[in-house]
Amino acid sequence: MNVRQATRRSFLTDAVAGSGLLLAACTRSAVPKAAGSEAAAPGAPADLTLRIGPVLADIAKGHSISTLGYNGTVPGPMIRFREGVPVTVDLFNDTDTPEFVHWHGQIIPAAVDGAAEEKSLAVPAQGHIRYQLTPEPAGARFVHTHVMSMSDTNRGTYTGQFAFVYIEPKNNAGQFDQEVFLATHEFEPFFGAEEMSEDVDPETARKTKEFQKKQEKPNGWEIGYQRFTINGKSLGYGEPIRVKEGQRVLFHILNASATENIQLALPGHRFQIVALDGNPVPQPQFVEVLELGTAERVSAIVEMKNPGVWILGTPMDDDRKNGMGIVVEYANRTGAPRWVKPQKIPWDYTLFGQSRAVPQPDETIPLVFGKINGGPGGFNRWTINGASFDEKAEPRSLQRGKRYRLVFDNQTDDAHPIHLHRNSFELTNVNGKPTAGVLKDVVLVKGFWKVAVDVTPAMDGLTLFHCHQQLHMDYGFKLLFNVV
Ligand SMILES: [Cu+2]
Repeated sequence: MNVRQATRRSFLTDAVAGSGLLLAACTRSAVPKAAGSEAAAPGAPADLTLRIGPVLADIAKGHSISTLGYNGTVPGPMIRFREGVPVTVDLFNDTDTPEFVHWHGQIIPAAVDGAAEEKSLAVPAQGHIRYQLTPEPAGARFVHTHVMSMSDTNRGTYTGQFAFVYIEPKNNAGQFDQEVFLATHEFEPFFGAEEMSEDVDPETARKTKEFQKKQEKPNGWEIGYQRFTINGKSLGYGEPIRVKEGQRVLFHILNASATENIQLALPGHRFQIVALDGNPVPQPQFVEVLELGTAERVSAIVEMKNPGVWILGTPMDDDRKNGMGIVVEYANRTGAPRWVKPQKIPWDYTLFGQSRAVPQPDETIPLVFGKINGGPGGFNRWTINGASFDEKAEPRSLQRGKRYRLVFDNQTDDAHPIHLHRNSFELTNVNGKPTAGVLKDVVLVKGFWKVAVDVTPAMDGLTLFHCHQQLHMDYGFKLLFNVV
């Protein structure tokens, strides 16, 4: 089953049927265990088993991709946990290199978070580890590899190693008739020259120091892709999302790209945004076009009141032709799927926020993002406060329970999806617009923007901060905090 859709009533059985190779693991994870129950005994099956290994992914007519994935599928199995209910996880690695399995958006100990910088447990090459974690907080999360790729696009998030994780809330799950999980991903990457970001005004760009730098030293390699997919299938190849007139469909959309920030629209329909990065927003609002930086999630209700056959896809014509879309088909409707170009309305996080004042932080930490063009191998190097990541440097200490304001000052013309591990942060200012109440774990900081977020570290231990664009992260765009 390509389209992960489930009715509210039957999600447990559908989750199992829809996940192919998940088998017993998912059945067990769907059954809540008593909180505080012991980890599965040695030899007993885990609640969830992920096996990292080669996958031949059938993404388009007559076109298969050889990649790495979880449990033999791309995306990996649909994983459902219950908020606060501990689970035992088995991780097997059938490849010849150690792997890190990162539970993105969860507030869990560094040992199981899945990042080398945090000294998490690695999954050894041809090896196995088992551990327990307590899923928190509720909402749309995901799991993905966290290794460095550098110039090797057969490693890291360029591969198919990603899967949706949905953490069932303890209480109200919302009003909807059908729930659909969609994950976008690009394949067949290639290195190429720079494309000017659409978001940056050329006049503004010309006045910047960065523009002058480029006159001296040209920009380094950028990544492009030949194939685009949603749930591992190019537009028109997989099963459509089947809906009925009058249904309220809850979409959970994940940008599982290594490097691309994307937009998506469903002509003739509007998205009511109810959660960002899995966290309910204070002001649900209607939008026509979604924007997701790498690793961002959007949860949105769509009222199905425009019968027909439609394309839910990217407004970028070339990318849509190369597969970035999925068909939405009403019952008893046939014909070629329709696409209508949406109006260009900029995505604005503050639409979903509150206009109240936020508490003053205990400390403000300025973080200036910079780029050094075309370094070794022709790759740009990335800096935070003038320095690329140095694994030998002492991590910067933060105190648990203190409120910190991180002020991002993007002095590059690139958009950076900025991610903080093991925490959620509150947006407090987005490029000059104050806001409150929007909790996220990734924020897309566009070229020359300033964004402020407040974070009160929830848990002790090493906490990685980085740009989620794999190429940026690999070439220096990282910083390590230590919460004490
Ligand atoms: Cu970046």
